[in-house]
Amino acid sequence: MSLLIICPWPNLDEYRNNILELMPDLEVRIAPDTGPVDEVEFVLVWGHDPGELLRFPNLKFICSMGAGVDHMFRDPKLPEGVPIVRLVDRLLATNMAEYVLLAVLRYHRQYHEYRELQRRREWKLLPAPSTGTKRVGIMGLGNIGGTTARLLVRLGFDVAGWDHRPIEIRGVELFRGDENFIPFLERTEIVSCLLPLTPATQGTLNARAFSALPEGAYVINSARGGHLVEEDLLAALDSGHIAGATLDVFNSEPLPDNHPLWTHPKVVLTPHASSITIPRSVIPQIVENIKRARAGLLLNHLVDPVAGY
Ligand code: OXD
Repeated sequence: MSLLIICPWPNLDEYRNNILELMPDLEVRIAPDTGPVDEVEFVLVWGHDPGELLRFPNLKFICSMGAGVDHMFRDPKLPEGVPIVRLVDRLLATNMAEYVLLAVLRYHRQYHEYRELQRRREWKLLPAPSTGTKRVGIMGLGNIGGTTARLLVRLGFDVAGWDHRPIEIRGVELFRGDENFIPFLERTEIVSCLLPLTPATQGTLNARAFSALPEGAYVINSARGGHLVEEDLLAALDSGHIAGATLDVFNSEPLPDNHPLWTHPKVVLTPHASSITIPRSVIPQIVENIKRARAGLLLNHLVDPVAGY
């Protein structure tokens, strides 16, 4: 019986070697080398083709190679009844928290304004930033959003979170549910989106959300491009209502050459690089789930197909 990796990334041998270190008897294959399809018990996937997983009749689980699982639900023909699991990893969370922190600090410490003053050789002090009164808002308080919120609280920021669940994090003011989205935005000077992408969260960062943010607010999106209505952001930046944006994810990736975000003076962008899966860190939980599946135990980090995360 085998584990199959279906993924376009370049470092798949590293995954295979790390798995074999912990489970030397497992057959690990990398697509398109599937081996006999009825021998495939476990698949690790990122961006597989719709319907592709139906080829394997004996799957025990499908595991996302990242924290997000929206890429799987783009497939309308997922094998019925096969559990889906995702990665919940300390490094995926802390790397993302660092990315958001970097953006928050750039805005909080007026980095972009001082760069501009340097360019003009102008010696000028801007008003002193005050961490305790800087209102940061985190959309989504799951593993990644929660880690990010805690880091910002430790540094003394005034942090709020928006989530549907009753999540309690010390020092974080929770705004719960759709009815509290606008009040959450109204109090937020720097907003960071770390939601899972589902039909319910698609397009959440739109013109209505931007106009609820205070004048001069900043937007950070490192969740999924589908959360952001890019034209609405461009309009809000051009009107001056939103002062700047840091974007790591886009509706179309790679971002097309002629996309206006590439050259927008108020945008800092990175190529979906905010938090990259590190094989050595995530393989132990995959191996643990293989053991659990074989022993008939409940899998860790199961995805709820109805909620979509
Ligand atoms: C993820 C990602 O989902 O890298 O982990 O986008």
